[in-house]
Amino acid sequence: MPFINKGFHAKRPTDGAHKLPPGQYETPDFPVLTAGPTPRIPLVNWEFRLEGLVENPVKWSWNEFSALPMQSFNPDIHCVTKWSKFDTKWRGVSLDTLLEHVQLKPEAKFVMAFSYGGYTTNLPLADLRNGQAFIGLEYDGKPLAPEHGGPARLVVPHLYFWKSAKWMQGLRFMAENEPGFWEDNGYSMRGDPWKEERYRSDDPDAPDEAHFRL
Ligand SMILES: Nc1nc2c(c(=O)[nH]1)N[C@H]1C(S)=C(S)[C@@H](COP(=O)(O)O)O[C@H]1N2
Ligand SMILES: [Mo]
Repeated sequence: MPFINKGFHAKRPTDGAHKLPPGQYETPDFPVLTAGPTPRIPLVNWEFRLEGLVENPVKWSWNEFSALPMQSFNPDIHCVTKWSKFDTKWRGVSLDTLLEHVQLKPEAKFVMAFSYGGYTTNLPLADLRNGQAFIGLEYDGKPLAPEHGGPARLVVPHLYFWKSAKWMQGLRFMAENEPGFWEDNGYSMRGDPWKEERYRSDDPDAPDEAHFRL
């Protein structure tokens, strides 16, 4: 048995090679994982909001949002239930593009993503910048299916997939890190699959005793 040490982590590949984070297996499937029913939002009622610690809250209708510049992105995705899927094919709006529309207050350091249906998940703002995160509108050349979060979902592929909120309604900018739905139920505040941050007890600031949980 190798000695397991929280300071020793697998490395995310930087050369475009496919690689599995520790404890994951690859599947060609695209499983559906949803806590609760799939919300159906008529596009005429749909809106996307940026709110919280911003000087100018922003709101887009579907027509406005879907006219924003889109990019293709083909990430590997990693679910905390241990499946990984390589080379998924998306089109969507980069978070960098969305962030150009708001003037953030300087104390904004964290984000709560909130969804139609009530799901929430928290992320450090730094994890949404520099091409790391998108609002996905198309999958495999088609509008994103409702069960996978259509019409619009967050995709943050460098973190476990529960951070990629389906049926996105908006982002709330916060000064302090607050737990979302799964985080409140014991999952990691960050969820880096390469550091195997599955549970709150895996977080760097977790109390030492927590590392001995079964
Ligand atoms: N709104 C919402 N988003 C969600 C979830 C959810 O239950 N509701 N489940 C999360 C979890 S745990 C995972 S693994 C992925 C699953 O996405 P998929 O169903 O498209 O595979 O969505 C995430 N986003
Ligand atoms: Mo998940």
